[in-house]
Amino acid sequence: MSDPEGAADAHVLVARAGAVGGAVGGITLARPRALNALTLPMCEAIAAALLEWRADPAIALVLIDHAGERGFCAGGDVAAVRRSVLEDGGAAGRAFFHTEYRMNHLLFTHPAPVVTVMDGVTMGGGVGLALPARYRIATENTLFAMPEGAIGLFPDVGAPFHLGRLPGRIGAFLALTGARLDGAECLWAGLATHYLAAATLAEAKARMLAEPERIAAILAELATPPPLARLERNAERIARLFAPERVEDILSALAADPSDWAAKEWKAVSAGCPFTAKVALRLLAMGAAEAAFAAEMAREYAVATRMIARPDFAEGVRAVLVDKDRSPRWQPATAAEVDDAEIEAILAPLPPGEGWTPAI
Ligand code: QUE
Repeated sequence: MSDPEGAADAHVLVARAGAVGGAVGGITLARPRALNALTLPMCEAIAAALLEWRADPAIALVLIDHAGERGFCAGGDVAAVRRSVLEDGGAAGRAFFHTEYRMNHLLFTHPAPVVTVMDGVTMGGGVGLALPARYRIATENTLFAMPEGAIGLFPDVGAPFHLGRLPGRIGAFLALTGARLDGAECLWAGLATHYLAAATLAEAKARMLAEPERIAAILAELATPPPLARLERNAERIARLFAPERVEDILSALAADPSDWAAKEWKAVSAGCPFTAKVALRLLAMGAAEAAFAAEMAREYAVATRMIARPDFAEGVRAVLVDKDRSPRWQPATAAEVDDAEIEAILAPLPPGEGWTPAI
């Protein structure tokens, strides 16, 4: 997947920093024109750094943030994946997900604590850099979402494992609506561990570099009380109306509820790819029960290799990122028309030798 913006290495800055001979491993996303959407070379560079640092006892902390003003990370380079599917049978697309998921797994299993600064847009692949981290900083600029239903993909990068564990069906709500949460809502839902004013991030980073082993204390000292989490007002409705296991039953429950909120969310669920919604609910249930993150990523990789080959993916990316008409034609058009046997086939493990393997 060629990148017209230039050398891959320029799109992520990897450097040891801080006191005591560079005890902090720094990863800074720097592809601002594409809102830091992850490319294969970026994932390769991050995975290589994590592999090197995990073998180095001098690394006390890994800090993931972004350069520029345009937000943390909008996702993955799905336009390039789409081109790969249309032009080369999807080999490059599969290679992207294989490496991205290795990176997610390396983050989740990293021996030193990982901090991710979710300042600004944190969506899709960006969520995959945030949720495996032990410390997840939200700010007043955080805009968090798993919007893959809009492009006929599915909530991946470990989201079924992490979101499946959230109480009150918040995971199903996020996966089916693509709802955007602010920083206060992320903290309330447990997606973030700390809420800091963006103006204090520079001081927070300086103190992490000076005393990385004090990370927990530094964040506790600099955290500020968030404003009210608007999502909390609808928590009871989310738990009740998103409780069903079937997409059709969630849509019926939303349609039957008299609130304006339910009418708005019914529209959001209805606009998304029906096949994605069905796959997402199944993956959330499996992810919630999954003990091993490596097994989670192996399952998601099998699903990803097949989802990108379905017409909904090329159509969704076309509608959102290529033609930008936001009028995708989903196949099938409704959840009721989705063939359950096709869902089972998407979820099946890959044949030996074709599946995902961890880097470690
Ligand atoms: C849903 C998505 C994505 C999206 C928009 C959606 C997604 C993604 C991007 C994106 C945004 C800016 C870029 C880019 C990709 O947008 O996953 O390369 O420059 O990566 O509605 O799932």
